[in-house]
Parts: sequence; C-alpha cells; structure tokens
Amino acid sequence: MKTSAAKLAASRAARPPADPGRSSDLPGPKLLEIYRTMVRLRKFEERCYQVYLQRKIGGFCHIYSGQEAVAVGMISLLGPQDYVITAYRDHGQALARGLSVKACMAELYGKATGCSRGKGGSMHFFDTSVRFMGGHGIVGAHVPLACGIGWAIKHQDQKGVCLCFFGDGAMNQGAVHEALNLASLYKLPVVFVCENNGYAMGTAVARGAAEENIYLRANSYKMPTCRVDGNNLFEVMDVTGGLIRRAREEFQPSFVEAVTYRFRGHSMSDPGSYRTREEVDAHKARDPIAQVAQHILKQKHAASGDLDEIDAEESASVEESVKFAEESPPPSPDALYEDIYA
Ligand SMILES: Cc1ncc(C[n+]2csc(CCOP(=O)(O)OP(=O)(O)O)c2C)c(N)n1
Ligand SMILES: [Mg+2]
Repeated sequence: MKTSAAKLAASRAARPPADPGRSSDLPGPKLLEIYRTMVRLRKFEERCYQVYLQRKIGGFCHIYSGQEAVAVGMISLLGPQDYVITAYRDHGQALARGLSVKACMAELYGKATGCSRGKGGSMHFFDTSVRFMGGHGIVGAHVPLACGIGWAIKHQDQKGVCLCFFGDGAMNQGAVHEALNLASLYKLPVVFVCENNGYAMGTAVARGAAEENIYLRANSYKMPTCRVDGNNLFEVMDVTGGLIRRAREEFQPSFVEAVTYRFRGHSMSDPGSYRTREEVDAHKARDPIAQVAQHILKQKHAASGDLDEIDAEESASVEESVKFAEESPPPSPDALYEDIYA
C-alpha cells in the first residue's frame, strides 16, 4: 500500500490548529545546530548500516534514516528536566537527546564504553543522566512506562514533560490504548508521538488497522490529537511546541501522529519486497534534511560550503566513533552479574 503525496496532503488538512509556533523564524545559529544534529543522525545510521554488513556488529538493528525531523525537531524543544522514551528504532532519539556518537557506536559493538555498557545493543540505548529512558524491544510495551514517568513528573512537581515515541504498528497493541486512557484520566504530562512510517515490518498501515487515520483513534481518549508532516521540521516543531507547553503547564497529555517514511528496510534482514523502488524514491525526494538545508540557504543563514563543512565534520566524528568502538574493551565477565534486578 502506497503512502501517496495526495494522501499526505489530505492528512494535513485534517490537522487541527494547535497553538502553532514559528520555528521557521528560528535564529540562524539555532537552526544550524538542528541541521547538524539531523546530519549526525543520518551519518551515524549510514555508517551503522555498513559496519553491520561487514559483520562487525550483530543482533537486531533498525535504521532511522528518513525520520530525522521527528526526533530532532521534537527533542530540540526539550530542556534537561524532560524525559524521552522510545522503542527499538532508538539511535535517532538517543543522539538527538545528546548521547555521544562514541557511546552509541560502542553500544552497537557491545563494548564496555557503550551507553548501556555494551549489554543493551542497538535496541536498548539508555542514559538516565539525560533522562533518556530507552530503547525498548517489545512493540508498545514502553508506552505505559511513559505514564509512570508522567506520574513521577507530576507528583514530584518536576515541571517537565515526557515525550514517548512509538510506531504505527504499536498503535495496534492493547497496552498503548490502556496508556492513552490512563494518561487522560490522570492528566499526565506526556506527549505521545506515533511515528507513522507507513509500515510495521512489511505490513502497510491500512492492512493492520481498521482505521488507518491513526490520530483519529486517539481522539476517543479526550486529549488533543493531531497529524503533522513528519518530514517537515518546522511543522513538527510548531505543533509539538504547543503540546509540550500544555503538558508542562496544564498536565494536558496529547497525541501527535507524525507521517514520515523510513528510507531503509525494517531491520537489517528486510528484503523490502513489500514496497517498490519508485515508492522509496518518491519519499527520498522529500528528504527532511534536504528540506532544512534548502531553507537555510534560502534564508541566507549559511552558504552551501558551510553546510558541506558540517557534513564533513559529522562524518569525521562518526569515523572516530568507529575507531573508538573497535578499540574499546568488551564488558568484563564479572559485569554479567551487575545491573541485574531480581
Ligand atoms: C509484542 C511484539 N510483537 C511483535 C514484535 C516483532 N516486531 C518487531 S518490530 C515490529 C513492527 C513494529 O512496527 P512499528 O510500530 O510501525 O515501528 P517501526 O518499526 O515502523 O519503527 C514487530 C511486529 C515485537 N517486537 N513485539
Ligand atoms: Mg512503522
């Protein structure tokens, strides 16, 4: 099933106004920082793809390329008091939250210097020091945890918000609906973000969901719900900014469906037979990073040479991270008995 441009246009019309901001007016330096983070995610993922093919890393591995405007746009709106929790396609959210490229690459390599000390791997990045609460492998299972985080924020008067990311496939899990219901009843400061990339593994949204307009399904929980073009950084930020403010100030949970697309397969072992080359290319033509670059150039915040320099710096930093990961030690055998909850 194709996610056509016409469908996306229709979906935009369905978006209710939500206290919009004007992120396209962001000052140049801030915008360049956001651009740099988006490039970091892409360079990291594409290198990760290569080292996986070289069998330097193993296990399940899900690439985030194509979805950068969602994680970077939304997480750039957070402060240190806020929390992020996500599913197994977690490299993008982790890097956007400020985890170092080295700690993330080392985690993929299963090294002791990794963000989860080499014991989590691709699906279980974690760093409580920046309130990045994982990296979770069971579809939908972390969404109720966001309610727990929201409960703690509210009752400990932390004045924060929890951004909870999950996929379109997770929307068919019962636990997600229990979480949405409780968040609304308890008025928890959680923004639920469904990244609709069109597919759950090889299953197109309309084949797995009786109501393919995902944001409509969240309407029944009496919270603000909306759909955004997840490849448009500014739309993502404008809409989410208002929802984050309402969560922090009014304990108002909300739900955003961000329509996007993953450029790579579901995981590294995906033959991709469920979608055509033309479909993938049509979405690549709406690359979220290229859209931000165009805006930066048009507004004369920077010249193309400056953007090339950012690209080169981020590539170099990813290269350094590979070297760091390869040279790092594995966890010691004793570490097997650490961090065990029993
Ligand atoms: C409870 C459960 N059922 C099945 C799986 C296997 N599985 C892993 S990813 C996935 C698809 C989820 O798709 P979606 O939520 O759209 O996220 P995306 O991969 O597109 O980011 C499935 C079915 C799982 N991990 N957990
Ligand atoms: Mg999906």
